[in-house]
Amino acid sequence: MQLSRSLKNVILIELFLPITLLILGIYHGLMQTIYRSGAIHQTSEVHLDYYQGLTLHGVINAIVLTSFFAVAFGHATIAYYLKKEPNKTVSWLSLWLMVIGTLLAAWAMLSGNASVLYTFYPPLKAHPFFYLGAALLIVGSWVPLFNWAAMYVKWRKENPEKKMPLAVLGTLVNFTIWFVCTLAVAYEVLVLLLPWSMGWVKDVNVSLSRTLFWFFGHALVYFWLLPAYIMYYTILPKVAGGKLYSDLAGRVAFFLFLLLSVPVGVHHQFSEPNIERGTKFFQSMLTFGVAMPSFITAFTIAASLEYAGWKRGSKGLFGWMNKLPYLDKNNYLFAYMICGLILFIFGGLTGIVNASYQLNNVVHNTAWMPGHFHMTVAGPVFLAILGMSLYLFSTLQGKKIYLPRVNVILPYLWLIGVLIFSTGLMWGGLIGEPRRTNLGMTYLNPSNSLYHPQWVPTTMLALAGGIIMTLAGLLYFIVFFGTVFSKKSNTPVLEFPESESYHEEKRIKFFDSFKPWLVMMLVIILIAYIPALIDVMKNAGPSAPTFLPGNPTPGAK
Ligand code: HAS
Repeated sequence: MQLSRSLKNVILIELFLPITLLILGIYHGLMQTIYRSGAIHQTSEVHLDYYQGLTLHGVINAIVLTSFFAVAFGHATIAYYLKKEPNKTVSWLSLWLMVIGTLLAAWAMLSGNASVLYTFYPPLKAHPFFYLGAALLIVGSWVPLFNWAAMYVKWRKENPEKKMPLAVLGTLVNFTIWFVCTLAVAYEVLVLLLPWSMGWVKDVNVSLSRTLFWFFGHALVYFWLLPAYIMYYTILPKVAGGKLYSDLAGRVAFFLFLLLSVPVGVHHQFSEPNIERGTKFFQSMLTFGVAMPSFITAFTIAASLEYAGWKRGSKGLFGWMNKLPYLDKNNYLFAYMICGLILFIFGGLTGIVNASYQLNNVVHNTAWMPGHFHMTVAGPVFLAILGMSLYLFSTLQGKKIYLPRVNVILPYLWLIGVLIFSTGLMWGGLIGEPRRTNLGMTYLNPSNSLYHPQWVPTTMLALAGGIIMTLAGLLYFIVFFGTVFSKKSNTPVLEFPESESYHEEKRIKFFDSFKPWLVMMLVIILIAYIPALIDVMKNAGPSAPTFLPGNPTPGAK
């Protein structure tokens, strides 16, 4: 399909800008591992505050990159499968809002006025531009949903007998989750944090803010994940050389995400005393529920890959694993996706540990947690974003991949780096190593009274993993910018490898319509969140004074 210059430019800017910012994001990731390993004992040694770096790392990698990519990939999938381009004005409006929001937040972070981490919990306070920037970025990313939904309604009228394309279903589900969950964070930012940050009100209800944040915060992780899942269902079986084992399984998985992505946020607040046990237990159960669509995906995609292996001539029970195109440089999307899936096996299992109400006590706020989320967001999500950004750039611009052999190897380097890095963090977490702490100042400074030598091997392991990840990141930048700035050699097109279904499954109306699922979504959210909100309003406690981050253990010598 040929795209208009306008839509092509929107998509390319939405890919280019965050990948460029990622240079900063990856640099600060490496700095984290260096700080935490005890190699640096004073932040002044690198002229940057630890929390400023951690905020830049989290916001750029987890919010900016993911939101821009989701919108760009959404435009591409909607245009490709509905064979019609989204509205030009809406696409540009969305892009401008996101760009202005990002610039405002970037100024606040880079000037040291917003070292509040990506969760911006009060009473940590940021400059109003940070909150305003975040709000604009989010609103900008909402805007296309309304246009895509209208396009889908029109398509449905014109094609009453056809199944909704799976990629369109995934995109609409994802942005509906995003719209619903961001309503809470919009309230938090606009009504609670912004007036407090402007000095119009003196205090802020900390527990209400956190509860509103996590209403958004866990759904956010599925907003990151679903573009990768769309690729696993609609592209991976094809590039593996096989077929999608069940298209219906994909539909069930996406609709289950719609139901269960939002009403689970309290599992981030198990240790907060102001929310009652019953509410926590209920949301813990729903969290096991939201793991179901991922289990369905694991089995469906494994079956699709097994079929691809058989078609490639494999023998024996597990022989299919040896036959897949791991190092095929002309088929590099496979490498990006399989590495993400392998990481997600461990990322998913550690998520189940977190979700278990009692086990959570052992791991909450320890280094285990970044161990978990680097095998999810820096696993399937990040690798899918990197692979697809490169793919869209090369096909939409008609350019050949620069250094194709390096390109197909670097996802494996990243995989090894993340496995080593996360092992170090999770091992450390199990022996009490805290997250979000500049360990080098105190706990890993041999001349400090708080020195903890048992965390030396764990942080060293994380450092080794971090260096390997950085190396893979550098190679990616070389390949990406090398491709972007190379000469055009093919006709520019928008084209996706499309997986066929292994079974011809009957169209089931229930799995081809949004209405019943939207109603169920609303009911479950109300049941899960009304008690939680009553709890935090009732047990709010005294409002806390503003806290500005400095030494995490003030007073320690
Ligand atoms: Fe999580 C905390 C529970 C998934 C991200 N999570 C976090 C945080 C982040 C995050 C960023 O219940 C930290 C937030 C903060 O800053 O405080 N998480 C879960 C559960 C899941 C889960 C149950 N998380 C994710 C995903 C993320 C993500 C996805 C990002 C994209 N998480 C928690 C909990 C906490 C938490 C608690 C709070 C803890 C606390 O105390 O603070 C589930 O969705 C996971 C289900 C996944 C699976 C795996 C399926 C496996 C697949 C691969 C198959 C492989 C194949 C290849 C087919 C069941 C699909 C085979 C082929 C070969 C050749 C081998």
